[in-house]
Amino acid sequence: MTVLPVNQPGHSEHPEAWKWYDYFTFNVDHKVIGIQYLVMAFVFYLVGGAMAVAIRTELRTADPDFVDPAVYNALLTNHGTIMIFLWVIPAAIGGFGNYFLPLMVGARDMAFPKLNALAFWLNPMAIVLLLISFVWGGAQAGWTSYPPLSEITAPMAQSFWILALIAVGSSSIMGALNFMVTLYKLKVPSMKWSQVPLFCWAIISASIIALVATPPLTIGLLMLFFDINFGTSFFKPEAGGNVILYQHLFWFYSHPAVYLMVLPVFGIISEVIPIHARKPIFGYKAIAYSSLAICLVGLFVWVHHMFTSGTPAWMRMFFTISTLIVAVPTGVKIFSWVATLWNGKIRYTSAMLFAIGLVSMFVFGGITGVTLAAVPFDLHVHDSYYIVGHFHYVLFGGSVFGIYSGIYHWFPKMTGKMLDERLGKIHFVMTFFGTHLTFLPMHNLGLSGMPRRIAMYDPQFTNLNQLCTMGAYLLAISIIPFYYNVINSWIRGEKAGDNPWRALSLEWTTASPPIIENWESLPVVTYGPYEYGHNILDQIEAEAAAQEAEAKMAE
Ligand code: HEM
Ligand SMILES: [Cu+2]
Repeated sequence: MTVLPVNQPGHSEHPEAWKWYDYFTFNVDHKVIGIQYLVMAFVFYLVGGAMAVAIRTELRTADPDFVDPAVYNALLTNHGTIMIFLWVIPAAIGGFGNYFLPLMVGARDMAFPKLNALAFWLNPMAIVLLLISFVWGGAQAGWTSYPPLSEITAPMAQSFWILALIAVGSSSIMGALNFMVTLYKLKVPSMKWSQVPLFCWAIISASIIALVATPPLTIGLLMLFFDINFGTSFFKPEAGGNVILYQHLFWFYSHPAVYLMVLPVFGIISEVIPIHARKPIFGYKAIAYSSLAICLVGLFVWVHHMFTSGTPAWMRMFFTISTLIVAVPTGVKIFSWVATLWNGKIRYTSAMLFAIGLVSMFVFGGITGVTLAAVPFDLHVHDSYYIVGHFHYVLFGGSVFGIYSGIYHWFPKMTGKMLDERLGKIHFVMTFFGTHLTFLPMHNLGLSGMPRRIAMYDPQFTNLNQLCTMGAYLLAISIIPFYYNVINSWIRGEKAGDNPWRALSLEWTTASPPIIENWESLPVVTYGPYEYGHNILDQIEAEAAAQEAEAKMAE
């Protein structure tokens, strides 16, 4: 038996390997929980996606002729809610964070395994609550649920929607604490702080955001719940309440939440780019500190969502400046990724294509973000389709591309099987064009005056809307090769070996999939995760080839 360093939890009783049904139980293994999050998220991606297709089908014509307007509002509200809280956040943080943060820092599990399982199981609870809300037609006041609208439309549905959000919020807080303690206490002692992979720093930055920003949202939602159900008047101006207070509480969470959705995928591509370009990452410290900077500055920009809410001039000035500043650390990252690619021996794997796709999309969405920081411009386009275009470039082109990149990169580790690269490339091309086709025309629509969140519009906007709808159908079809590839490769894919990409970070030093407590004896770190110098590359190549040969022999 190996002697564990003091800061590792001791061996616990467990079977040799997990069975399929273990994945449906209250299992405390971080890898099981990671897969639970990922599978749940990918199922709800389909649900949210189906809603998007219905929305775009309604908008293919100017008249409200496909669904009832109340149904349209419920679809719109729940599309946003599901995509944020049951797809991007659980996949990027819950899924990849849980599976890989412990593996990347040489830990046997998360610091609080039971808390981790509890955090996951709050999500199915939220799903049940959301389903119940559909007994009353579903919440219809938009994912932002501003009062007074949210207090007078479908109050029962809105109440269950609030409870669902409080459940996922609590899950997020528990997860955040766990990540921070895990990195701090369970990192193998031989790993220096400067050798912690950038993905882990990204998860920590996201955790800080979740810890600081989620409680105010929860409070705002509870106040809304009380207003609806118990006759309080926090947000009722006619009884001395203040509607704007809700907007502050909501955006104090929801602006940082956009970084919650994008920092983890920045972390993913900070792994993918150096590994598939065979080059040391450019500016390790710059990327790590810029994550922290985004997380801190990002906490002070929320009023840019409220420039039209009667905001005083000094506030507009302050929040314009802070919003402009937040683009700087983002630019630092973009520069570092491009510099890493520069002169690299780039392998155009599907993981790499999605990572490069992310950088290009994000630059576009970031720039439209900067335009929105300017009050005189924002006053014109606020609540128009320009906003919808902006945030889909960063959320689809950013978060979704990053999750895809992470799947193509880490699937061999999680399942022991390779994905089909040809299908991956077909998936990439369709997704890339589908994203532009769906979301680019939205900017023109917004600039020429089409408001967001409507089922009916002025007929002059028909042509551009039809382009968007075609793009949405293309995106819907694009997921077919992806889901087929994942399921098919999982069952009968080519064996992956421990280190198919010849990468240096610790998750690649164990078996694929990893054994239950991750390693027989804990790894000792002798080089950093990005030291792609020649000596190390030769050594890694030799080790991986030997392991693969051994695996072949064993068969
Ligand atoms: C350079 C970085 C960014 C800047 C300067 C920026 C700026 C802005 C501004 C000023 C608005 C408010 C516009 C309005 O409603 O009138 C906005 C909306 C939005 N942004 Fe960004 N943004 C940036 C990056 C991001 C990222 C990374 C995400 C998500 C991953 C994101 C997601 C959103 C969303 C979801 C909304 C609309 C929310 C809603 O009203 O429903 N943004 N952005
Ligand atoms: Cu914002």
